[in-house]
Amino acid sequence: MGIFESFKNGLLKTRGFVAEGFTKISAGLGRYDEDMLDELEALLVQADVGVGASLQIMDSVRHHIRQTGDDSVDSVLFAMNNQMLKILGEKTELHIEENTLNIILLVGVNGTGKTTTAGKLCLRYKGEGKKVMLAAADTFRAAAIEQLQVWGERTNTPVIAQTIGSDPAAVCYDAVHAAISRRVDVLIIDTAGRLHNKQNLMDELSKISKVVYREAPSSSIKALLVIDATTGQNAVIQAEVFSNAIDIHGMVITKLDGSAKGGVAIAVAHKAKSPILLAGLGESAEDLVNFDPEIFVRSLLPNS
Ligand SMILES: Nc1nc2c(ncn2[C@@H]2O[C@H](COP(=O)(O)OP(=O)(O)OP(=O)(O)O)[C@@H](O)[C@H]2O)c(=O)[nH]1
Ligand SMILES: [Mg+2]
Repeated sequence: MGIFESFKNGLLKTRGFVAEGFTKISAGLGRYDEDMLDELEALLVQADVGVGASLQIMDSVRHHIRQTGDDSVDSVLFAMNNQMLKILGEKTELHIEENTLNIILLVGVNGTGKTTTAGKLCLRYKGEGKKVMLAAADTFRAAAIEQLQVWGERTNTPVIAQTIGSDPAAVCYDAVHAAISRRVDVLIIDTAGRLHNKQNLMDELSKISKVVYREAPSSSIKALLVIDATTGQNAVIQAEVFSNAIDIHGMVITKLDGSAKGGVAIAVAHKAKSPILLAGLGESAEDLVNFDPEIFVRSLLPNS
């Protein structure tokens, strides 16, 4: 399946909502008046594009209509498409450097898909012939360690783990040194999404991050924030909170297939400083794709 088909299938629910809503608003007249533009703005907000981003998109549509005098459906679509792309920014990929240790640290609140993404990334890099290692730094729940070990067995990848309740930073210390001595290309670290409270979680993440940077100063270290599209505007808040605790290289937006809230990618891009690098479009291993703003927008809007 091509990337466009993957996105289009993955985004069926959001596309159903946005594209059908758009077509319904546009039906009949073939041109846009102020009421219809207001309806369109409400539609974007309902699709979780976020109030700020929706306003910005509709401002640019109004501006485009004023400038060109063209209030046709195609003109509105053209301006929406352009502004959405502007908000999402250039396509940015998760780059793996050659001949050095790459460390990917997956962070995010519980249930967003960190462990699943760790498994999917592991499979991706194994498929590219890289030497991969997993680290179970979510020591809060026994099931979390087992879940990563299942991915390790499935992909024939070593998993560095300690017992439940052990210090996650110590797991990272072990993992980094094991990865250096075994000349691993990609070390993927899974972390906890829930601790006793939010401050604990943020403190732990910054400790983990410090240990990783201290122990592997010459490696390429990238923390990825995993956010769940189905949580809507909460994902936007998470992007803010985590960015305050550690240096976030980029974001993974998961479960785009799971709801009509896929528009949240635009809301997140509007607020966050780091780009969306990857998208989760389903539960199986091949459902992790590079996030492509153009294809994303094309999958969201009706064809002009
Ligand atoms: N539909 C869909 N489900 C996903 C996707 N990514 C993850 N999931 C599912 O989401 C659930 C939670 O995923 P996990 O990977 O366990 O999430 P986590 O962030 O590790 O959760 P904690 O360890 O509890 O913090 C699982 O049932 C996954 O199969 C996705 O892109 N699409
Ligand atoms: Mg997990």
